[in-house]
Amino acid sequence: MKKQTRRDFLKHLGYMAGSATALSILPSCNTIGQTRDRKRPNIIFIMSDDHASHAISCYGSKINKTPNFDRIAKEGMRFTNSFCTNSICAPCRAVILTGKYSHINGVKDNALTFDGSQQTFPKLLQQAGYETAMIGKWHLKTDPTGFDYWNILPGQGLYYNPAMIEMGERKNYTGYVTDIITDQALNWIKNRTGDKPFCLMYHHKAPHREWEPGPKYLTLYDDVTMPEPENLFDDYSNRGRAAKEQDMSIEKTMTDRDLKLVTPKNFTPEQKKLWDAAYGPKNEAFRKANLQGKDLVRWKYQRYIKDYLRCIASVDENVGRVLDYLDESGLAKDTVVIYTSDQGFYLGDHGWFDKRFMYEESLRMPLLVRYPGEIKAGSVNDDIVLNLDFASTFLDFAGAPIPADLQGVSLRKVLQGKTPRDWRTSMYYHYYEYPAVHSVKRHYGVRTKRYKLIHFYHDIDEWELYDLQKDPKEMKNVLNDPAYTGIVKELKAELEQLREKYKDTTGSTA
Ligand SMILES: [Ca+2]
Repeated sequence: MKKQTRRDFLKHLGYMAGSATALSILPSCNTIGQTRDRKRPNIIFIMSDDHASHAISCYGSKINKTPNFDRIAKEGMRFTNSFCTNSICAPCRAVILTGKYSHINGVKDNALTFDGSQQTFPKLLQQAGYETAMIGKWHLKTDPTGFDYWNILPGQGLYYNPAMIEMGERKNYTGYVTDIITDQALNWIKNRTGDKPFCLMYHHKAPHREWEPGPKYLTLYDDVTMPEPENLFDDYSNRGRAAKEQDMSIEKTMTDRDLKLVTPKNFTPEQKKLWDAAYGPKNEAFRKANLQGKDLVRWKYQRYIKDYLRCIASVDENVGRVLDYLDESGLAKDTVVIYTSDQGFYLGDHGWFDKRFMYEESLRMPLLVRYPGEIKAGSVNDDIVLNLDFASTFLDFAGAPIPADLQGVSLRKVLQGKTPRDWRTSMYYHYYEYPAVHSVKRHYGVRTKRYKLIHFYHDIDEWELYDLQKDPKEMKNVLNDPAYTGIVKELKAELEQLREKYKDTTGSTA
């Protein structure tokens, strides 16, 4: 491994005075209007795992710089109201593959198995003449279907020296998972034969728990103190039992392994040496300090967020490798590049890590899309868009028929800057995994641009209303505030309408 100095890395991020950032030296790719006679585009669908948009600099991150994700935004469109319909790993992936809500595609929670015999967008793309591949994290228990090539991590996979399953055959790799998945993705693109357009799902494990950084970034951020979220010490007053009774707090839930107080076991001697050199002295200082109470929570937050961001630094770097290759090979102009994450994540917000709740930080998904001929460079869109829409969008770009049973809507017009007048003004959400790890109670809800109504219907029967304009951090349930009586009535009607529209009869308290 080539050692990179901290100075080199900061320079790469554009931290040093006088250094050109990756962003400022890129040519403008805005060639709107030249869309006629274009061939059907390739699609590279990049997805990471648990990457919250508030850890991406083009989304205003206060804690890290992500020059390569930003590059997709600068050359394409950034969505500010992109949401998932069920904020947990396997269910999100099943929604994306099928374009259908969890109660229809069958994967309501992480314990359930995806039925690979059902209709998915990769199968439909294959029928439309696309070559399809799935490389990286899959997490759906059954083997992938609808792909000409697949090479996936088993289950969650490992950060270091992972096994991968290539077309049914298990192989062991040495190295760091984010680099390995990228190597496989680039190899696949480079070694394709034939002239079919392709769709590559290039899906990272990072930055999923337990946030093990790659060798190159083990000491990144060692000399900085990350700003804390203003509600790190949330006491959950003004809200119901669901927020109080979760088990996903930095204070109480994090393990020694999460906090790197024990060393993972699957390193090579060289990897272990680097790891111990990075964490050994810091852990010794921590033990000596004997921190208690809020000081201990603060330390845990710093350890957690730095490791999380170190994992993201590797993803950003590797996405940059893919973008560079697309430029060098001339593929960039004919390729739709999407960056997203399976859902958002709490970065100490409300004192939490993990996801699941319909609250903003885990409901939101980053969504950046670049396609030079059709998407205006540097555009920003605030329409309500969902992971449910991806399947229809990909089929639309491929010129393939969009089956009537898909529940999402193609984003192609939105990406062209021509949002249809009847575009959705609200979205429907439903989370199921309870009782289970992290103890987040089952709930469904509706979100408009300004309000969010949530019904925790299982174990308890509680409703919550948030005015996101006045209370963007969702610190006060205003359900019983008389000023909102009319809003509650409207949103309850909207919620019922959406449940009917999407044929969701699950979660009824009746
Ligand atoms: Ca996830």
